[in-house]
Amino acid sequence: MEKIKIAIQKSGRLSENSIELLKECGIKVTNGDRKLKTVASNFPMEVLFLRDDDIPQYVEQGVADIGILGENEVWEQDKNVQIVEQLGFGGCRLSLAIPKDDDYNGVDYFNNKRIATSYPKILSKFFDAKGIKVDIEALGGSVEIATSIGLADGIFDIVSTGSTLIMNGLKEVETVVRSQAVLISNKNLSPIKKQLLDEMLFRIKAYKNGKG
Ligand code: PRT
Ligand code: ZN
Repeated sequence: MEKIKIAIQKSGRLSENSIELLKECGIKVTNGDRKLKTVASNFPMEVLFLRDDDIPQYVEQGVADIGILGENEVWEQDKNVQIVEQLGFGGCRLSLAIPKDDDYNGVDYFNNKRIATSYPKILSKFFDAKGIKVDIEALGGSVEIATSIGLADGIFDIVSTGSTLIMNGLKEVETVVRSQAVLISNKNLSPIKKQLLDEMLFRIKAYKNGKG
């Protein structure tokens, strides 16, 4: 029988919850040997373990049919995939932060400032919509140290508790957008795969209702 291929994060903040969600849907997955892929024992599903950054592209291309990752990554990559369900875990916000002793009285603060981020597309949309010109420094990681090393005047990054910002002498001044883990899908699923996705969605919703 045809199997639906789901891509989930191999190791990271969303991995455990992603496996847990499958389990709550009655889908048994084991990845004891940390393989790249595995097959569910009681549902026609193949599970691919990938870096979250690679998931939108693989789902767009159909290498995976569906995937679980942060909505922030889906927005940033802007691939041709469908967001089908918000999953209620991996909650965070994408915020602007500046050195804690700087005065702040509104987004105009950022006019002609340099801002370091791993989310340049989301950030430039935000400032374009406000008609504010900024200089965006795209970084792969360690964004929080950008101001202390003189690379930028402010940063735009993922925040959950806020302690990373505090540890780096920064304060959060604007929440641009809130994010959580989502289920995404390829836009051209076969009828059988579409049916398997519907079955999974039905179980996810039942689980969410039970929890709420
Ligand atoms: O290896 P791979 O590429 O798969 O993983 P990754 O390192 O790129 O991603 P990972 O596992 O760090 O995050 C995956 C997803 O989890 C993100 O895309 C978000 O949707 C979500 N998420 C939720 C978070 C956080 N909370 C979070 N706090 N992602 C990152 N952080 C980081 C943030 O970048 C900052 O460095 O945690 C720090 C801030 O945390 P606080 O609690 O100090 O504010
Ligand atoms: Zn990543």
